[in-house]
Amino acid sequence: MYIDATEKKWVILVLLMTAVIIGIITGYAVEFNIHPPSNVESIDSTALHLSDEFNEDQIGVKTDKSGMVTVTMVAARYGFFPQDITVPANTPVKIRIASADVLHGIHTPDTNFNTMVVPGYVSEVNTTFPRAGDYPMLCNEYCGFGHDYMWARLHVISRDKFSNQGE
Ligand SMILES: [Cu+2]
Repeated sequence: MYIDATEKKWVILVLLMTAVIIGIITGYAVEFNIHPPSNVESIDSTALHLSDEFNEDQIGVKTDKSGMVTVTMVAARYGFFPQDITVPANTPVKIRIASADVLHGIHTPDTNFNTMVVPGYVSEVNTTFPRAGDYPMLCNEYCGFGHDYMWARLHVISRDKFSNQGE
């Protein structure tokens, strides 16, 4: 089969570029533990306040007997509720969030916490925050005029401080 020399050059170039791009994606995925969320769970977004899990009295940070930390949040125009979240560093944290209205996103810079919050579904992220500090949680899906002001605070504190809380 005859392939023109110029064509061959371009085929090789494109294959090289593809390999480099896949390499970068794989490198980031491994280095920063970036992967698509896998949880599929539906919920009635118009009735979050009536649900067992996402009503006003139940949202927030909870630690069960095994020490598992679960954060339950609601995203609604234009804020995340509760607006202050405190979690322990270097500890597995499960974050569950649902939208009460339109499409939102939630993202914390310098961590791998980043997910879309699609109305009708519960978004679940399992992660560990390695460094203590104060971080913003930002909406990263345009949701209306107040989108720029839609954010909450994430406080990552040492495990000791966290377990001494409320005692
Ligand atoms: Cu938003």
